[in-house]
Amino acid sequence: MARCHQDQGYLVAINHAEENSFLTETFGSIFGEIYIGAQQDENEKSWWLNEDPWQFESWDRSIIKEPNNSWEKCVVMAMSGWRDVGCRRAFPFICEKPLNVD
Ligand SMILES: [Ca+2]
Ligand SMILES: [Ca+2]
Repeated sequence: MARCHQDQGYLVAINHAEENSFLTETFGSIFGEIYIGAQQDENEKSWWLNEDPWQFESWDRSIIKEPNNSWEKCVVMAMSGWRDVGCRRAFPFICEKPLNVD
């Protein structure tokens, strides 16, 4: 998302369970569904926009087994897990920035 790039950041990549619970507990209850930095192809294969390896995932299995739609190629985080959604839907989003080690 362009807004993240303006600040030398990128849409957040969630790399492990601790990061996932932190973000869910901090932002999920306030904002509901929030864009994270994952994209998918038509086979539901997922990757992180910042090119981190895909080594953790936490899909929403509560009602519909997500990811559930090959046309939905963006991903939001929600309290019950991640969901693939259409990329034109408007949601809040979380930017992540590398630490500056100057
Ligand atoms: Ca999908
Ligand atoms: Ca979905």
